[in-house]
Amino acid sequence: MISRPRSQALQQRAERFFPGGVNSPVRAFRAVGGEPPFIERAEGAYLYDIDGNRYIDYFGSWGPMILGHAFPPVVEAIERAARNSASFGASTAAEADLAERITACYPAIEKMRFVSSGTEATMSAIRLARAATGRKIIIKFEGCYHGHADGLLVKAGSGVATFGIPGSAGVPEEIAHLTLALPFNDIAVVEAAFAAHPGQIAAIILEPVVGNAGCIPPANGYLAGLRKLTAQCGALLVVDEVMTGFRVALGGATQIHGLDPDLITLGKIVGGGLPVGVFGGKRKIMDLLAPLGPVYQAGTLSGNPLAMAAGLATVSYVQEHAAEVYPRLETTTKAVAEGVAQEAARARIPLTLNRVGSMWTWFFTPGPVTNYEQAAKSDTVAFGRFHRALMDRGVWLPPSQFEAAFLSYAHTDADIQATIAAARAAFQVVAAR
Ligand code: KE4
Repeated sequence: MISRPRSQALQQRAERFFPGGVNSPVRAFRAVGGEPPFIERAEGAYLYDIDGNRYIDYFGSWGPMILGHAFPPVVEAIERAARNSASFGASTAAEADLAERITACYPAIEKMRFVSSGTEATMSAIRLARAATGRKIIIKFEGCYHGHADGLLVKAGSGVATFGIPGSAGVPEEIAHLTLALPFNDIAVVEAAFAAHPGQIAAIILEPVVGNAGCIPPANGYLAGLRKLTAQCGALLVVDEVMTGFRVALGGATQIHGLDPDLITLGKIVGGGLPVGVFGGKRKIMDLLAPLGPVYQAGTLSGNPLAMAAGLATVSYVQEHAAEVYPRLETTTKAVAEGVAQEAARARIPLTLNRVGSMWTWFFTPGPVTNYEQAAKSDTVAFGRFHRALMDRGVWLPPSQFEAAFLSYAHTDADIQATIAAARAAFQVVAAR
């Protein structure tokens, strides 16, 4: 049994300053139980907590650490940039250096703007879409998370085509009513929404591979269907690749599915672990932004030189070594995801594996899981037991059934085998209840 006395003491101290002792809710482990370890350092595939325990990391700071922790070229780039001051609030060459690489991987991004989080990126993209179309209504999908801007913290209303209801306290109904939250992977309900609100829908925003309900891939033809429908109805297609960008492929889901969206948002990997979000797309839409156009958007630390350095080192490496990085990620992720699923079958634990590249989820349900309603049938109590049993065996999954797991370029075959062995024991704990 792993002991964490120093983490327990730090948790109590943190709870004096932060609600729940955390600066982002999911870190509190409320969905899985157990005590969240405090991290002292991380390297490669491993996290080391303040009590000296080592964990194989399968959430990678929620996506950014695709090359593993403390990847030397990234560390050196940040160190070099820091010696020239942490921030100027003025333009630097590094912004265009990173932008050049982004647009090479995402040709639909003809122009872009850097911000400091995925939330800022999606919030800004929605404002831009409303300005570009002169329309107000936004369509999002249940189970998709696009950050915590008011208009995107919206749950489905009573009827499928009825307006959304606030997904959080503090979100006014008036704002929630401008968002329709529809089931993912169902093109007919989107067609019905456009028919019910002709000329009023500004945009659809979606995760092209859902990660925030757990991993849910798009059905065949679904993304192309949304692209066709939005083009026909004069609405914009906003593809939120904050999680999938540079993750599921160098060019994200946009590349895999040959999509040509109007706007794309990026985050996580594009900042290499430092705060970077991106929103970008067609030139005529982006040029509506101040100082050229009437849409205001700004940020003190947008394009921050340290964040640009970390993003550039990360994106440059995956771009220049894509032929090695992505096949390796596919092989090792397939091995661990399917190896653990086989252990569940041996233990007769109902489990559905959804995976796209190096992001995946083991849903504790017989499945299938093609939308949030099906994902929500998962046995979250069993998942919590599994999570705690793995933590006690040095394997750290994202602390929620409704999150995607991520593997890094640093994970070794030995890590995979150790994880499968730990899962074999953890499933015995789950089955024993
Ligand atoms: P941030 O504001 O957290 O940088 O990005 C928001 C966001 C936007 N779009 C997608 C597809 C995202 O997955 C996210 C953030 N993802 C969550 C994890 N599922 C961040 C972790 C957290 O909230 O602590």
